[in-house]
Amino acid sequence: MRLRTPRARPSLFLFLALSATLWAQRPGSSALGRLAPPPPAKQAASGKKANSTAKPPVPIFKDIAQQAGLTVSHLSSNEKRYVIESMSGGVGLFDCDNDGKLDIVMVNGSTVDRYRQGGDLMVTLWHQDADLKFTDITQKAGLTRKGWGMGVAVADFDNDGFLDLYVTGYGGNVLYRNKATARSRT
Ligand SMILES: [Ca+2]
Ligand SMILES: [Ca+2]
Repeated sequence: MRLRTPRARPSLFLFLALSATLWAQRPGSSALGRLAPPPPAKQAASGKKANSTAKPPVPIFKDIAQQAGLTVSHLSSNEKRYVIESMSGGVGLFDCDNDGKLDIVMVNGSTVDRYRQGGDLMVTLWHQDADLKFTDITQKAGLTRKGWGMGVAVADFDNDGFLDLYVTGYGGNVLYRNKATARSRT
């Protein structure tokens, strides 16, 4: 009769357990695959870091005012004998006729001597035509109030779909209501 040693079963168990552990830890196994970060993710992270440190390109500007027809200059005095002559207005960009292209309104300014003689047109309005060309339509548009323009605001105050102008000036302001709707219907 053959006898079995009492340590034969634990040794076999330890051998199987050790073999299973080594099999699971071999390179390329599924167990290691779950622990190690996938290579594509590392490449994506390094690429994102490189992009975040890259500087954006610097825009290049060119003065095309004369070429575009914007030839009216802002009025001011170089003498600066009066405080008011040190103040100047600005510009507004808006689509005055709803043709899809922005037009330009500029505050003209004035001087003390010119204001005493009646002042100047408070604003100049340029309509944007084709090919980035602008036409002075100040007189045709009825923006004929004279004085000393200081600033301009653009808003559709009566909510008729056409932007209106409010011009501030020394000695008085003016509200220009855009009548484009009435003209287009007649
Ligand atoms: Ca327009
Ligand atoms: Ca309006």
